Amino acid sequence: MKTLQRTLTIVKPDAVKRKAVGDIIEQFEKNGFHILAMKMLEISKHQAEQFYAVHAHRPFFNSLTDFMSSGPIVVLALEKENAIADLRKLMGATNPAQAEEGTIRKKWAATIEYNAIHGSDADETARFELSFFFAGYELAQ
Ligand code: 3AN
Repeated sequence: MKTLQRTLTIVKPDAVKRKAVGDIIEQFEKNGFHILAMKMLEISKHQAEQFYAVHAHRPFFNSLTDFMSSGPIVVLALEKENAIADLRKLMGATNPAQAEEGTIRKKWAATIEYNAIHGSDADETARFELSFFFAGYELAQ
């Protein structure tokens, strides 16, 4: 039986500025992801701190939340079998210097911080992140 899984992805401010949104969304569709919901918005520093609360004690937390609140982002709820792991594979390594050929970060990420895209890393974080950006009715299919 096929088990569909949902994940949350963010096209980060650097990628929006570089006009990579269309290319990145095309990659999702070409790689079998179904777009359940999508929106473009800006988040405040406070909202970025809530979203990245698990990283609150990391040395890059302040800079990461400054960056994520620095301009428009595009958030998408994606669905496919094995969506969480498959999206992370398509994204490539966090540090673009280690990202494999053909991945989104290899093409669009400049540094470990300005790395173009976010994807949920586990079931529990996907649930939290989807509900952070989308209400239940927006994900009802
Ligand atoms: P990923 O986004 O691949 O799941 P995490 O969860 O380790 O990576 O880190 C969350 C975010 O924090 C990354 N997307 C990246 O933007 C930022 N980040 C991670 N490590 C560093 C670092 N050493 N310096 C600056 N930013 C970092």
